Amino acid sequence: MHAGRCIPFIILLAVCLSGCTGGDGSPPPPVETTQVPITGEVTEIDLVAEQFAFDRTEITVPAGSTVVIRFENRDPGVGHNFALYLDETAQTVLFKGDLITGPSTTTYTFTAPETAGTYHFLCDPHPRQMKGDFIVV
Ligand SMILES: [Cu+2]
Repeated sequence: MHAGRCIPFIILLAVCLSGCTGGDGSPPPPVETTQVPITGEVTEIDLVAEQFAFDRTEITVPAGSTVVIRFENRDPGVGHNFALYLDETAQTVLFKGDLITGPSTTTYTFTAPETAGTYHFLCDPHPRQMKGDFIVV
């Protein structure tokens, strides 16, 4: 009798295990951001750090605009950030976001350079694996 009553429960458990993990990497729903306290042009950027890589190697923003980067770190127990440098030598820092330890999300806000050109962004602890062009137009 007990075995017969347990079977539906086991089936439910199996369905949940296969259906609830969502291991196909489907993206989370977009986050609505309607509060923008800054006047002027605002550029919103989504940036994900996963397995010691950014999900994009190029970010383009208008010169002088306010840049809002929604940064998601998906690496458990690993600290990543977003930092902007004048060029690939990474000697002159223009913006340095605080490190966050994954999995977590933060928002970085700064003003884009006034001068058009190609700048360099990276993750400070992993500047060789996690980097890209920050293009100001
Ligand atoms: Cu990193």
